[in-house]
Amino acid sequence: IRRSANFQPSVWDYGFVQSLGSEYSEIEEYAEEVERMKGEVKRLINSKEMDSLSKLELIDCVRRLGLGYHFEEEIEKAMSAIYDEKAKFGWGFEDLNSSSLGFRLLRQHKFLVCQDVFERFTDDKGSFGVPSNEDGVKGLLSLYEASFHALEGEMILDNAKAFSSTCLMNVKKDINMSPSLARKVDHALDMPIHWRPNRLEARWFINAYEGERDRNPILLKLAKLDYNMVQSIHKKEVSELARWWVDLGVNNLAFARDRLMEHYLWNALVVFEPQFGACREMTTKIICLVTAMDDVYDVFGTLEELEILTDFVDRWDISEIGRLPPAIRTCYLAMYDISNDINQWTIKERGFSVIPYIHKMWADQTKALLKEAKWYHARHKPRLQEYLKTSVTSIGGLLMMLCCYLLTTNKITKEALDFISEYPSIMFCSTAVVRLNNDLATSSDEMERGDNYKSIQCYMNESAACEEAARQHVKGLVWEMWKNMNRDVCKSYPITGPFLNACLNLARAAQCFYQYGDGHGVPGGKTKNHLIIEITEGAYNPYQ
Ligand code: F3P
Ligand code: MN
Ligand code: MN
Ligand code: MN
Repeated sequence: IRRSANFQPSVWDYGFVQSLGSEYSEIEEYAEEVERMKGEVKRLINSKEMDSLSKLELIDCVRRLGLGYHFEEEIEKAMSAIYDEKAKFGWGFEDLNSSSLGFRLLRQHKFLVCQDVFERFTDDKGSFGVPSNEDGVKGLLSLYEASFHALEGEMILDNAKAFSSTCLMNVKKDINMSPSLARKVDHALDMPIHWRPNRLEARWFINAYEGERDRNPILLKLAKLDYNMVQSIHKKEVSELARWWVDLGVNNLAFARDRLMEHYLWNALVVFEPQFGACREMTTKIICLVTAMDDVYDVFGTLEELEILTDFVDRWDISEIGRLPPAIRTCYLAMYDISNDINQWTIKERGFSVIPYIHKMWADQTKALLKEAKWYHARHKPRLQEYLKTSVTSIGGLLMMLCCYLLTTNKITKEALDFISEYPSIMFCSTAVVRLNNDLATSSDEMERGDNYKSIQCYMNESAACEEAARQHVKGLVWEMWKNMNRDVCKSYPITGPFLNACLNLARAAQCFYQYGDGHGVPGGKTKNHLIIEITEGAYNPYQ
């Protein structure tokens, strides 16, 4: 008899989703004004008169408002100039707040400033001081945000992260803070800027910025208009995808999760810029099939069927599809079709055939899924290292990042494709962040349902740790992956386009999907809020 996971139905009505995307028709009406405002912001970022602290505050604000992508060149130049100035004349930032901001922004822009700039704020035991007033809290908050840019082995920053997290939690009781600062502290403790998907941060930050006394009205208005514009594009895309999804019929397969909206959100958080609609569309389809295939291997298929299916994928062959039951056939064919659609697109748009690369990733992916299914049936308990080798592949992030590369770069090269096919560290680490966070959030349900051991159970088994200790260990691994990525983004790569940033964004999306339980498999809750914020919530009124 077949198993069923009894996944809950989607919380989204596809009739409603299909109707989205036609409300905001003001893009053209505002086009001229938007261009004028962009010019004004460019002038500010280029300004030679502004001191470096004000410049950093401006750039931070522009990015957090979700506007960074309009000004990449200007920001790049301004950050280089600040870095050169520091290299030539010394660090120069006196207090903790400005030092931390400078450090965070420089690291964010791939300048490897040394952690020693924080040494002067520690005592002879290496401890930072507890703040005694609002300014002190601001400094600590800024240090907290900076510490998430640590690299492996940077003890000062590791300390800073541990100290500032705990201290910020306690300080609210001891210091009388303005409500606005208290909100900022809560927001930061909930998730640091470096881990937050920029789209979700933008909505929060626009609302917060509106209440600031020294806000720049041009920036605010531009941010609102831009938010509306990006949102209206996303709405339209998701409404078209809903049509595809309903026609495909996978939403009616009783064993598979029906999570189109959640899958679209993953992709909109990974690559949000308007010009990359093809990437969002096709990679969403890929993730729909990754999840459906996972459900086939986890719950629906018999081992014999899974062996046949894995072999079909390995040979990239659909000629004997009749050997599979209809539900698995539907998933396999859909996977085959969407992969070919991507290939058609790259041939037409980039003059490059990519099927061998997509095929290899699907083959690796399904082999990993089969291995996990065999582990489950044999009650095999792998060691954590053995587990991770397989399960980082099976989660689907590698495939997702390959598609992001294919569908966003201007020029596909064999060199880049071969590089990506070897799973470079940045890609492996970001996918590992997805895997480990997924395990933290989903493994309790999975164990109850019956599934292979996940990282927490593997570690408990090999080290005799209790569940809480194992969870802490896994969270420690997540932090290690982030530190690796912080280093990796500073290396040079044979790859152009948003790929590197997409790797970071994938890890960010995972932090957010799994922060409060399984925001992907279990519908509703926080993820529904994120979807509302990102896609369905009313547009801003730019006049307010
Ligand atoms: C593999 C799956 C998901 C995670 C999907 C991953 C993305 C969007 C990159 C849905 F399909 O989770 P699940 O918890 O069931 O995976 P698992 O490998 O633990 O069965
Ligand atoms: Mn699963
Ligand atoms: Mn699985
Ligand atoms: Mn899982």
